[in-house]
Amino acid sequence: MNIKKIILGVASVALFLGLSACNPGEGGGDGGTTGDVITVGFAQVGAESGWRTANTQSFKDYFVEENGFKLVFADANQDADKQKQDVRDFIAQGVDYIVLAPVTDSGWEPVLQEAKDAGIPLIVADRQLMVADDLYLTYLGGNMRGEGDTAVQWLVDHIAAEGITDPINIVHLQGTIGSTAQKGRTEALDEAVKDKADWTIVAQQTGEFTQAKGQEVMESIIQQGLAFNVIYAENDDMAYGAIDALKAAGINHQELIIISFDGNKSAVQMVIDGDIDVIAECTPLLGPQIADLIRRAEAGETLDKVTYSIEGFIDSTNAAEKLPIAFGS
Ligand code: GZL
Repeated sequence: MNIKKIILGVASVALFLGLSACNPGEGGGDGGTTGDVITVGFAQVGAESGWRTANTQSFKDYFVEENGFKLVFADANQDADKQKQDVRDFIAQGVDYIVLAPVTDSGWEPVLQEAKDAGIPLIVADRQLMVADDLYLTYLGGNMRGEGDTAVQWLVDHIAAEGITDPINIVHLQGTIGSTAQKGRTEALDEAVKDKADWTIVAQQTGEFTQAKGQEVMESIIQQGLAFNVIYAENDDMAYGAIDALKAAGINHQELIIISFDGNKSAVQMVIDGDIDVIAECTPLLGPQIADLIRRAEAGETLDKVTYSIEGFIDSTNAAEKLPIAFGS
């Protein structure tokens, strides 16, 4: 037998034994993280959007026994209080890891401390929590302020490229108020408007990241008779709803500038069709990367506190090439 294989064999055995020593039941459960499957409690936001559906599927597809995991799933139905109870239930169940995609970013310290006290590592996914570093293992997801800055810069460049001189009157459809996705994307627009005399936010209201609420809010804005030429929708689903409302009111949405976030396949097609002008990308496909972070933690690796997804924008210049790899439907 090749000596390298023997050394490798011995090394891997030592590593295996070492792991069991340096990870004595790191999880809060039966410590069955060495040799057994790793039980992961995933506290999900809800099922409010195409992004969320794809995000949930990414976890359910990957966190399976053949990959060494068991997934315990909880849907908070966009209820922040229920979600805190979901995490407490995971602690009581003694899962090995908790993954949390927080509905909103406030009031989490006590629950995170309870997970820490129970010895259960907690990973924040999708929406960041601005809490003390020792209360969570790591964060993986989008840079929401960065996504907003990308969308705003695209608008600045588009206005210049098109030689637009009209005042910029913006309808701002916000996501779930208090979520870091909404806060970052809103902050970028609010900051941009501050130093542009000809930019005005004529309406700013939450559509709760859903198509139905986005349509409802857009209908009420249309009924108010406000003048607008830009729609800044903080996700694709609200953009779809707004376009539905505009069509129903006989307004040609293709004469407006429509900005969206996420990058669902149907939204990318709408960029190709000229219905949406730009999408600031935000990938929901986080399952495999979260699993990799857990495996690295199990191997005793010290993880970076924050990992941001790689994100750009999708407009008429690249939508055709992005369509085949776009997530969801
Ligand atoms: C972003 C995510 C947001 C999406 C919405 O990471 O939290 O929530 O932009 C989803 O589509 O509902």
